[in-house]
Amino acid sequence: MKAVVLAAGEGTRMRPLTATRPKPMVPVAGKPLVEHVLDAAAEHVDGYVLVVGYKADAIRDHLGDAHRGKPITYVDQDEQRGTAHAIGKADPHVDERFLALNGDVVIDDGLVAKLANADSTAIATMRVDDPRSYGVVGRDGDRVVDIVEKPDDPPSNLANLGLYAFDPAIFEYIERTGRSERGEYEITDSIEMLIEDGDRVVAVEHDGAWLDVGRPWEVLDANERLLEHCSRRLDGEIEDGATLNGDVVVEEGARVRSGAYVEGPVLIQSGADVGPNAYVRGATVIGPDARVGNAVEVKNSILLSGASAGHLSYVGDSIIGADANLGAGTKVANLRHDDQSVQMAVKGEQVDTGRRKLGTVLADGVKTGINTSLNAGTKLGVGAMTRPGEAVMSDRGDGV
Ligand code: TTP
Repeated sequence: MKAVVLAAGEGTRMRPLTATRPKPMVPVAGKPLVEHVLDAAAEHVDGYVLVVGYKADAIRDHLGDAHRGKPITYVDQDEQRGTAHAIGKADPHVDERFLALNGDVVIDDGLVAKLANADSTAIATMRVDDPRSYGVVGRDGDRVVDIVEKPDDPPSNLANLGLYAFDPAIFEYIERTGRSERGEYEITDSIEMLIEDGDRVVAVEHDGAWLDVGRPWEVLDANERLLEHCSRRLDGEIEDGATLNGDVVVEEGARVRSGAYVEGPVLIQSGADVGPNAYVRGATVIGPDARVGNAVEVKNSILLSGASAGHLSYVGDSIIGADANLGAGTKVANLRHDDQSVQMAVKGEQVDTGRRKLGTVLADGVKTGINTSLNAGTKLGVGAMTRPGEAVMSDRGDGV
């Protein structure tokens, strides 16, 4: 059985992180999202078909020809015309039952096992309190009878998680699928046609981890969730006088200097350099070659590769892009004093993130001047810089 993994998306809601990488390559808990998906499927498949498009080379270069010894075939979807169109691209490479998985979700092995072991076309679902913002699966007995998008009056509380097991017969239905109201070829329309023809489609119910990672703060959610599984491992250089509490991973080639105080779950990746006298709290990833210097506090954040907070900074609930540099004294606000949840702009619209604490998202290469203040929920895009002492109250730079 193969896993067809959809990874062609641009991730426009994830900007500015996706200005320089496709969404499946956004690092979470130390490796790209898509790699976690491949990991979750690894025990159940004998190969992968990756559907790639936007910045496809980044995915190819990172994953190469195999994952955990299982071969990877790449197929191009030049234009994102919908999930049915994407899955249809795998047709020449699949001749038996297969899994179709999104490359930008957090799932666990148990869910993949349930899909792989189902005896007919299967849809992964999860019970949710309010299904109105999901595709909702209606059932008669154990058979799925329809899938309704964002219904006012949901037929059940089973949300469609967008992960499937198909027989190759689905490709004929994909061929016959027309464009939906939003102009895309949707796999749910292909499945509806299959059901109308009397084919058996079942819903497998999931009760473990599942997160759809579409917007920047969901990267932090995913990071928190995945770091729960890390266990203490100290392979790097730890100077005398450093304190490492709980599930802290210091990879080989990383260095934690004297006076650093680290409370897990924290992952310090190879080449990273922490301290002296830094305070790092979970759930945090200090990425490869990243720097957290003297009197810097980092909490619940991700510093991507080569990012640097060298002196006297506070970074909370934030994502600092690759090679971004925080000038001395840069501080991030991550909490509103009116106790409202933090808002962030997504494609130009202010969205309530539902998070009480959320800091900033900086694109790769951003530079802040000394003593910059970054307000909660602000983003700085590619090429953005700030002047010394600036208070950044709204987004700026390209691709935010
Ligand atoms: P989305 O999250 O809907 O799309 P996206 O990743 O481009 O993000 P955004 O809406 O922010 O621009 O897609 C769900 C998954 O399916 C994701 O893994 C990308 C993948 N996909 C394709 O590979 N090809 C497609 O044509 C579509 C629509 C999605």
